Amino acid sequence: MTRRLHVAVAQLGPIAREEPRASAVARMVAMLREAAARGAKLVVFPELALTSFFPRWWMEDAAEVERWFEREMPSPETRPLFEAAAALGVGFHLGYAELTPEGSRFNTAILVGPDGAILAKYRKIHLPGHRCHEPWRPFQHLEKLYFEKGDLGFRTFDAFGGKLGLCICNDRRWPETWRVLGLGGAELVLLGYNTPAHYPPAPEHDHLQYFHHELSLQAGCYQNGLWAAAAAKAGREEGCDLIGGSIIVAPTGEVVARAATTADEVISAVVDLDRCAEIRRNIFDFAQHREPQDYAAITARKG
Ligand code: ING
Repeated sequence: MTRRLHVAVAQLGPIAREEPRASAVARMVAMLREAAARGAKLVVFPELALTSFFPRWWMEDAAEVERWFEREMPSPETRPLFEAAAALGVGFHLGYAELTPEGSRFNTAILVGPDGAILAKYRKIHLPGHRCHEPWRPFQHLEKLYFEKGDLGFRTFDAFGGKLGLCICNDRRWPETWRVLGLGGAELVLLGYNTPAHYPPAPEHDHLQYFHHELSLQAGCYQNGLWAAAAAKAGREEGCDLIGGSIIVAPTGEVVARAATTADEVISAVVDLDRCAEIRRNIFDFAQHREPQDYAAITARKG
């Protein structure tokens, strides 16, 4: 019996700075229902999906920064999403800004089962951007200031009939992310992202943002024999154009579904988890072909 999982990606269009969490949640519930109506059993929402992408703004007041974070999950504002999903028997991935009881701040993603229970958590490890105010930029990218590096590692989780992994946005650009998840046996990796079309340090690469996004995902999938489902927060959000391009990628590296807009949009595909073997038993059979004794530099040095 093949392990076929109907996966949907719910891309979000812009979320305004003052848009209440309840509004974003209502948009996500609407897409959850559309995905369930198609037969999807797992829905992937973007990174930091409850609010506008606040690391684009320089904020000095701690209270102002912390209003972008969730102190509990589910919270009164997000409970409707958990309840709607459980009522439909659909699981989901959600990215949000986590403020722990100890006062730590993380860029976090959770995996929620079809019964509404949180099955897994990941905290973003590769934090891009900078930590000081750089007014020369048309917008900031202050994840290194507002978040701590994730402390949960890259783990895999038995769920939805397979082994799932989580990562977030910039993580997808680093081959180490995919290899560690691949070594953990991941068959499907879920992620959200907020990727500006304009990259101030290298504007000559702006036209390549969609290409680099897909290249990173296709390479990660092919080189580790796993599926990926990636959800964008997209569109012109508070004057900053975020790329769309939400996609589902097969272990062969082929894109099997892609968003066509930069708005709220549901894409989906039936993911056959057994197809990972086509790659894992052959070209990337780690046990047969990897030579880790020659890779020491990868963990011995930072740069
Ligand atoms: N966003 C971007 C990303 O890695 C970025 C940051 C944009 C890095 C463009 C390099 C080039 O997709 C987040 N949130 O990581």
